[in-house]
Amino acid sequence: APTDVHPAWLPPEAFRAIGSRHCLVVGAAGLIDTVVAEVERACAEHGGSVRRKAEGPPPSLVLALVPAVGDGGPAELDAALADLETAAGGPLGAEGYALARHGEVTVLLADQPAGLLYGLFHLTRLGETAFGAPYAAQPYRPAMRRRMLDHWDNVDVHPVMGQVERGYAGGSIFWQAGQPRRDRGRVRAYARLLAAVGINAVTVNNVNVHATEARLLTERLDDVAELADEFRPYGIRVHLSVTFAAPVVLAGLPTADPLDDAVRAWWAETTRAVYARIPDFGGYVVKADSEGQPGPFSYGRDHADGANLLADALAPHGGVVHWRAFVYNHRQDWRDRTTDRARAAFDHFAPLDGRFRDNVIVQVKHGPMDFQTREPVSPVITAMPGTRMAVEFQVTQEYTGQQRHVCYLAPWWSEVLRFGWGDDGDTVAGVAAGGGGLVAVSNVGDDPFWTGHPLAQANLYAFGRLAWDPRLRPAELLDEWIELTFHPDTSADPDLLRRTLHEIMDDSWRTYERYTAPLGVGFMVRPGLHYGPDVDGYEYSRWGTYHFADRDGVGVDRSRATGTGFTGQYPRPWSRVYESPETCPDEVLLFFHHVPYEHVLHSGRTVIQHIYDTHFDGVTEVEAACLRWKSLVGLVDAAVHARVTERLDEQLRCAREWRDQINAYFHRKSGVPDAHGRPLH
Ligand code: BDP
Repeated sequence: APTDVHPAWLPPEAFRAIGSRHCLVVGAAGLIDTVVAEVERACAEHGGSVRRKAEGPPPSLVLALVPAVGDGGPAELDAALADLETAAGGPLGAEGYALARHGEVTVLLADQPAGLLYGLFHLTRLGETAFGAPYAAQPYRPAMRRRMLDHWDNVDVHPVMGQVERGYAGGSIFWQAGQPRRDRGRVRAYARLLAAVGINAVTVNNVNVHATEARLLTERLDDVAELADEFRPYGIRVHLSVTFAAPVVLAGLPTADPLDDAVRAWWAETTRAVYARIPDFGGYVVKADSEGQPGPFSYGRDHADGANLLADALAPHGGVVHWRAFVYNHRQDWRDRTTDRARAAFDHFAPLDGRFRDNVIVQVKHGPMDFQTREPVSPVITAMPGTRMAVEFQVTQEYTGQQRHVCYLAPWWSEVLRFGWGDDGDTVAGVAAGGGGLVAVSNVGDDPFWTGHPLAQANLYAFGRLAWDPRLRPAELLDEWIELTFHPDTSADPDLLRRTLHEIMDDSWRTYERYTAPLGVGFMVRPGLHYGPDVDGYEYSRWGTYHFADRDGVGVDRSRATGTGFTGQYPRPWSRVYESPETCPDEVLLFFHHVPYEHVLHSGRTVIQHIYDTHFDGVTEVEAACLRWKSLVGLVDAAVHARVTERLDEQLRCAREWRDQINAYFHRKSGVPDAHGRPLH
């Protein structure tokens, strides 16, 4: 990896335990070369040794870390392998592995090379624990088949959105000044980081496909192929965002109608050429009929027609199309209180269930609006049992502090993944696992720390780990990340370092929620920018994002009884739970209901007092985080310390601004004073 790049969760120390041992790698092809290279690099650093055998006695692939270098390895190896096979209880699959420590040997077993690679990174997470007391053989298989990151990177710098749309970590790591970056060491280092958390698919360009980016599909395909070459050694497939209008804008066809024969032939031929150049190409990502992007509606067709067109072109090559469900009217009349943006994705997509080809993955944002700090789960996820679905998260912190604020998002993602309904044990994680997996918008750029805010790396880390296993606990993932990234054991005060980082980050999403828009009402951010408070910024605009605050109350009535009927899109029990303000959970009350300021929450507080209290508390918590971080001077890398200090200063300034504007606004609207007499301005 290039030296100017922060090693994130793969510093050399992470490989000490592996690299100080004698390693035997059994297996020949493909990603096994990567495993061998990783182990060799670690051993060169830490004094171990590597032996490779193309074929082993068992047919499976093995990485054995043995106490001494002998020809066949110790007898314990055979015993361990037998245990592993039994524990696996069947095929480990394309990416699974099994791990055991038997006597003095630690052994990884996999059916396929990718499994061995993921197993190797598992060892980096365990460190010396992997080589201590023996442990029983255990299999690990990913819950989701596809674990994907979408990059909203533009090849050219876009006049409004910059190079990376909603990017807060500098320029693109792929593209620079309209061309692929010449130094691709950084892409390779990124691929390695992603593989270490289990990511296996990446989209290399923005879902809003502008003119230059459209041509990546055809005349600039070589640029994509070069990126695919960097990702391949780490088991990551490259996908491309394409414009639905490609036949028109790239080939001059008179139409992009999905039922037109010439259009179908063009996509088939274009896709054939893509696979001729990139045989392991993943597929297409499409944002259609959304925020100005072209789509099938222009031709009187629906989204199943559109998605199936691309699916048919990809099918002979084993590719998939990720078709986004983020479709809504972004030019609505704010005076019309019956049009509800939250309803849109369901209204467009749920009726199409059962009409999509097998290689269509409908990609749904996890909430019905747009990556707010708090939203309910999108009902679309519950409503399409006959469709493969991927759930989309946003690792880049567009609405959650833009990598200037500490905001560890895994607790929220975990809540979303565990959300369940009906009588059959359905959950969001289950839908994703049974269909298209998890996708997230990446937060990485050419910033030396990858993510602008060094602590934002934890979000990328946790996303990958949750996509592998959605049952993992966010607080434990945080500790895992702290261990790998900061190596507290090498610091002067390991406990202080561990504890303090954990305290700053663990509840930081809820802290952010406390000082921003209250009780799930969302937005209240500066239009366009989406950073900092602007309570009425979107209130009289065309984007469909309103809070309806007046002198009596606040919130959006989405009930069936008196509102937009959105609650009716949920299955039981949620359709009933959300329908009434009495049963609706506090944290999303204003998403579903317009209530008086004096409405009493389940917490026992009134809405207005809740707003005041949480806004004061949120700022107090940020002040505490600043002090905690100060105490880490000398315990973390000086450059990291300086960067985080600078970000925390800005977070504190911004949190105070939020507190003052929100409290003043609601005080003026409601006329209700603070029960504790604090100044509301
Ligand atoms: C919104 C972003 C916008 C994206 C859009 C999307 O503000 O930049 O293009 O999502 O997901 O949150 O397509």
